[in-house]
Amino acid sequence: MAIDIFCRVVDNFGDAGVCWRLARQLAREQDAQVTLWIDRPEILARFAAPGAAADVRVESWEAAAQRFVARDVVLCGFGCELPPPVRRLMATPGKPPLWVNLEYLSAERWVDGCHRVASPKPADGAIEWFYYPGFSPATGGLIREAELAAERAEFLGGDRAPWLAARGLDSDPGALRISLLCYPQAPVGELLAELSAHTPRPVHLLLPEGVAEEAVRAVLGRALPPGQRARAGALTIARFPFLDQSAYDRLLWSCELNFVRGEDSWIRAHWAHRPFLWQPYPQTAGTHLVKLDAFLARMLAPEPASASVIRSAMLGWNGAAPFVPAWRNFAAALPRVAPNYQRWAASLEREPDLASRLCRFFAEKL
Ligand code: TRH
Repeated sequence: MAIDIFCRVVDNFGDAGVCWRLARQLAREQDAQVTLWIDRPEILARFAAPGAAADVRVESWEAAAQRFVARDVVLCGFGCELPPPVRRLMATPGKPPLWVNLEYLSAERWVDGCHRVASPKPADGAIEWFYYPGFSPATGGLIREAELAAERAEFLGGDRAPWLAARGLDSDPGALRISLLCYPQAPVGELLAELSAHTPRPVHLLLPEGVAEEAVRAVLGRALPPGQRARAGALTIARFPFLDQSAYDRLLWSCELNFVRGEDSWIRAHWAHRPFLWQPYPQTAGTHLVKLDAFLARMLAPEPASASVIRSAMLGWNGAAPFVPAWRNFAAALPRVAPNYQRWAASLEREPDLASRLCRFFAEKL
């Protein structure tokens, strides 16, 4: 099967990160011939370890006008509009490509009813299908590679120390290792102040380049460039240069707590089977809090034990409750809340993943 994925980078890394990860999985595991048409191809170099790109053909968005040839499936990432010459081909007489829009991930209930819905276009009769990733069996599921659990077990079962040290991610034995990827709206200044002064255990905080720069300057009195580490009280902050996606997974697996955001890092944190605090992409009118609430309702439904601690910490991290008291409770309960996350991730792992569900959908409609 030939699949053309179209991706426009709106901001940050999530649009490209999701499309790249899915493209590779469709090529590797579903034996699809995949082309990724993307407006910022240079961004992909950040995600792939050298030599890893061979299984997906990458083309620039602009080239589609000349080079695109209609094949089996056209998959649009996050509702992006197709280049006009490609869009016209979705209505060619005979057998046009199957045109599928892969939507943003949300845990909201309405998603179930919109998944796999056809949208015929009155202007030319083309049919666009809406496909929603999601947490319920009535959606398209989540990106999860077939070998991921085995890779995680092998990595955690072996000696991680040299791998971590080679990337500047090693920490003192006994330190609580935390990774932090967030948007500027998070109360990260309050978090760093807490971690430096009010913590029973020394903390080793791993921060990607470009994240929480103001808060770091406030707590250290200076900027921290990638590759450097510095201390403030009980807190060591290590700033790391952007890792490729597979290395970022290993970083998440190696931490006792991960702060994640947006879409892709959020799901990768699930597969780490470790506690995480999620910050949805901030939107006007508090829409992101509706998304957070929908997620918490699903994740915490069968977990009365530590549910309120997790819920308050996520609300606090997203500005919907006072952060510091919620954080203190959460930090003190960390070993107790860990099984909640493991059970939730394990329940999702029992469901088929997004790439295999998508391919079944393609086969059904082609
Ligand atoms: O970068 P993001 O904020 O992306 C966002 C969201 O997807 C949001 O929903 C969307 O509307 C917006 O983009 C346009 O967060 P996200 O989704 O976690 O993507 C980060 C990607 O970067 C993910 O693929 C993991 C990857 N990554 C690495 O590969 N290495 C790294 O070192 C880090 C920090 C991230």
